[in-house]
This record gives sequence, C-alpha cells and structure tokens, in this order.
Amino acid sequence: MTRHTSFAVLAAVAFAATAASGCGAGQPVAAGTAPPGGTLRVGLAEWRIVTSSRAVTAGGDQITVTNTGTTGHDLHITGPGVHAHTATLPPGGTTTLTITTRAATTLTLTCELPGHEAAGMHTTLAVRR
Ligand SMILES: [Cu+2]
Repeated sequence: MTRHTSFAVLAAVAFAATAASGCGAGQPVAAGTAPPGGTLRVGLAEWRIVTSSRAVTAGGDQITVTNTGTTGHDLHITGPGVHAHTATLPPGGTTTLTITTRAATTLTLTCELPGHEAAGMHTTLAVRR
C-alpha cells in the first residue's frame, strides 16, 4: 500500500510538471497561467490537490479532474460566482467541470470527503485577466 501511495504522489507531481512545461512556449509572462478558454488539469491524491497551473484566466475555464490516488476523492471549486463540484471519483476516475470565473478573484479547491481537507486536500487558484 505504501508503494502504491508513493507512486500516486510521484504520478501527480510528474503530471503537474508535464502540464506546466507543455504550454506557454516562448511566453514567459503566461507561464503558470492557463490560457483563456484553456484546460486546467487537477490531480487528486492522498492528501493533496495538484493543479497544472497556479492561476487561470478570467472567463470560461474547463477543468479536467483526475483522481490519481488510491481512494475516492471529490473536488469542490468555490469563489465569487463559482460553485462547482464533482461526484466522488474512484481511483483513476476522471471528469470535466466548466466554470466561469471573474478576474482578480481567488478560487478555493477542496476535497470535501470527511477528513480529506484537514489532511491537506485544499489549495487555491488565482484568477487573472
Ligand atoms: Cu479526498
């Protein structure tokens, strides 16, 4: 079980690194911000939420959520004008959320299964213009 958990965490980190290096070529200003109308990837694992960017661009954003962990997780995204959530995803499960964000706000991402947020499954995303 420890071996599986370690793999899941490594997979989540590799997933984030790949995603971060895969976009914004030649655009250092855009590094770390998902492009307008782009897709943000979110990995759920024990006990963290990993995002492919640290910020999203205001407007319509598509969020691809994947459970890279070894137990069920969900994702709730809240912020000004935003309240979206997935069902509980099984290990390996994936789904897509579409949200409409406002510039200069902050989104909060949490897993709301009992004890998961307290264990570390929470993060924030900035919304830029
Ligand atoms: Cu969880």
